[in-house]
Amino acid sequence: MKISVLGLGYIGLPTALLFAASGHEVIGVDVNEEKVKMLNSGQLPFQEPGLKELFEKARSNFRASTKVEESDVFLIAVPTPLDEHTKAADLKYVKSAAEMIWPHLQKGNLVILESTVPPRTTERILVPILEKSGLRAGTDFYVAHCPERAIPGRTLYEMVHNDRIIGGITRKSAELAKKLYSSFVKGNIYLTDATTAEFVKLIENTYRDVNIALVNELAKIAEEYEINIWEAIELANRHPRVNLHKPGPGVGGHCIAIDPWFVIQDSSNGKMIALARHINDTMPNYVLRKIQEMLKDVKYPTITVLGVAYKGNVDDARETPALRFIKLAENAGFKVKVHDPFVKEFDYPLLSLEEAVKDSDCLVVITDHDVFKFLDPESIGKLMRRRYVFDARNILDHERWHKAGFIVKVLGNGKENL
Ligand code: SAJ
Repeated sequence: MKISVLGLGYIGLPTALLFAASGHEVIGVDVNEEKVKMLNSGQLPFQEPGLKELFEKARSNFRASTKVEESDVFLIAVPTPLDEHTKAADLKYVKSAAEMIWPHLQKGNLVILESTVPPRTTERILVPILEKSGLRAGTDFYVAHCPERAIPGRTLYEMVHNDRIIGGITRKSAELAKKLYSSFVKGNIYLTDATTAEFVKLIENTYRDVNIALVNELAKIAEEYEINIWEAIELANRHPRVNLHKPGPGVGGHCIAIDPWFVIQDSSNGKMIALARHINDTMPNYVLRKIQEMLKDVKYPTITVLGVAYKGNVDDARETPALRFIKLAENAGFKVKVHDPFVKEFDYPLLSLEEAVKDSDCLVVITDHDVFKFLDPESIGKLMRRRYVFDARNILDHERWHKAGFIVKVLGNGKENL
């Protein structure tokens, strides 16, 4: 098959390379000329475990271009950001990808939408643009929605091994897409209609968001009762049908903090989903309040944020709760210094660990990077002005930090003695 993949981001590029490595001829299309040049000269625009090796394997079947050309399959994997004012999906990239495709559409072609979209986008937005070609969707050409479900940091493994949901505008559309994905997917592939597939993708992330909001709320309640939420969660999870998530300083990334809005944007329901979003979005405010209480006797405090990635062990800071936390802390009069061993680009200067902790009053663990577990409280304490630490992820060895003279507070632990 000749496959054009539109959008060479975190999902589009690995998908394109997986198809190429399994023998298809793949043209990766992106509007970013720099990226196209980079790829054609053998460089990758971002890192992900295994991507380099896959690129080597796929290169003879892959080339990048800024233009769409006639193909058997067109696969759309462009971003669908949230419009912050309306809390609705901004579909301009999906629309422009469809506009690029229809002049090249031929009888028998298959068009696949991978981007995460609100329910009915495939049928009501994508199909009408493609039909400008004069061809009829479902009879002359085929359309399916195949949402990605891979988690950053394990993208390639999960793209191959996760089960997939494929929704067609007709049964034949879904079946053709299934045949194509079978070239590299080892998980099961389940077929449904396009709108159900859109909905399924969104409710997976909504499920996670609402569950995280639940434990974030429980963390606050546990503090009121002067108990430790982490102990309570561990014990509750001994129940065979309970699996509570982990509290934290908020939810980041380009999926979980966004997709729940897509579920409710055209619905007259959704109070709980919106409330969960609010609870998670305001966790940085709560963490700051706790730090203010802890440092109430410190004049002009300096704090050190450890970790700005949206989650542990990745270099991705999109939608990170760290940003909101830092802004709020600065507005509250704190001097804020920032350290992250993985993130390369951020709105605030990223300092080395030593610079970031020097003369600081308090460390604040925002991201659960594993490397933070191995920090040495003795040597770090010596560089600091005062020894306070707030662990919003419960990853440090608190006993050890306490022994090194630190006053230690943990999000969700209301017990006097840790
Ligand atoms: N988080 C918590 N507590 C938890 C779990 C996560 O506070 O118990 C936070 C993380 O720190 C992070 C955010 O939630 O800030 C999201 O992280 P994540 O690891 O849960 O998920 P993502 O956004 O990296 O990827 C998700 C995945 N979806 C699900 O697990 C249902 C992935 O499978 C999707 O493909 C991806 O969204 C996507 O692209 O939609």
